[in-house]
Amino acid sequence: SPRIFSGMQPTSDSLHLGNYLGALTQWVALQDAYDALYCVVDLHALTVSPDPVQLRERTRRTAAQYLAAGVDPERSILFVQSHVAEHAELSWLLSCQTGFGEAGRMTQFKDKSAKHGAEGTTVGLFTYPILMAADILLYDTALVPVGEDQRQHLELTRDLAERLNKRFGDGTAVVPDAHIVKATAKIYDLQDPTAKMSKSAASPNGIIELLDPPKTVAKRIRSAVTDTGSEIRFDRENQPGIANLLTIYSALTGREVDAIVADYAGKGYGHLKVDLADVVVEFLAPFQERVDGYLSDPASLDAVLEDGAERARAIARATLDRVADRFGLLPRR
Ligand code: AQP
Repeated sequence: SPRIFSGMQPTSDSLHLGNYLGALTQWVALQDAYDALYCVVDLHALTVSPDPVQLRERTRRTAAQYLAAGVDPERSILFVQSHVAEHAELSWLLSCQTGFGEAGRMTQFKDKSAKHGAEGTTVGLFTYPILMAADILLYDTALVPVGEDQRQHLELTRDLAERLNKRFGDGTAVVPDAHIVKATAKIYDLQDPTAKMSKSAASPNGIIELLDPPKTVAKRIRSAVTDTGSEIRFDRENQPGIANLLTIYSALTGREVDAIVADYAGKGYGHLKVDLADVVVEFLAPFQERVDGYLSDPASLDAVLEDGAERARAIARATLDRVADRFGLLPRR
């Protein structure tokens, strides 16, 4: 069956609800119909020079959250990026096919480099999208389930794949499609419902981290910024705060937004927030228990990751050999 690849960076102790609803739930849903690889992209995390002890810890925590969300290592390949050396190797080949100006147009780099300043901005942060293209092309990926913020990087990946096929012949690379589910493609910050919920937000109050204590989560939802007006309607433009809460409500309960809106006819924003806080806490409690379970047995967790790396390596090696040969590198024994 066609292949899927996706990954997240181990850049914080906990993933947030945007990562979960925008990407992780899609990963879980797609793993039966596709041949799926899910990766903790630790090499990407290096672009912001993390503390080594923290990086190691966060890599395991991220993997534990994939598992707790329902990524099944029997059906999918779950692994750590740095365990498969071919990611970095293909990244070099691709960087030699990427225009400097082309890489410079990536808006995430512009945003992040502005935040880190000239000294804090590494070359790795600049070439990040090329490594991401390597991650994807390495597995002849057909579909990449991600949130809206990754659309531009996916376009670059497609451009590179098409370029390889043109320069080195058809079949050098598979051109992947983004899989972006409209309803949950962008979960917004609770304090600023026009900005995406993000690990690196200015204030933690706008984020729901999956491993936050339930009390904190409930409080953040109850104090979410909502709009003037009092009627509960789904109006992204004029009532972005309520629209965001309705999106989260619908995604976590599996109920249609319209049905939820109908339930709250004549009721105030406060009602919705209190009920949503319950919905989120009910989802998080068993999730956190599962994460704790995986983290309490790091040896088993590492064994799952090692097994995944072995299976990923076999696919990666074959792709890299094919691409390297097309580039004119001598075959290695
Ligand atoms: N707010 C969001 N809504 C929907 N999807 C989202 N994703 C991230 N934020 C939202 C998706 O989650 C995956 C995580 O990818 P990543 O680890 O590369 O993280 P990121 O995009 O850098 O995540 P953050 O939290 O937004 O971090 P910063 O603050 O560094 O920008 C991707 O599929 C992403 O689309």
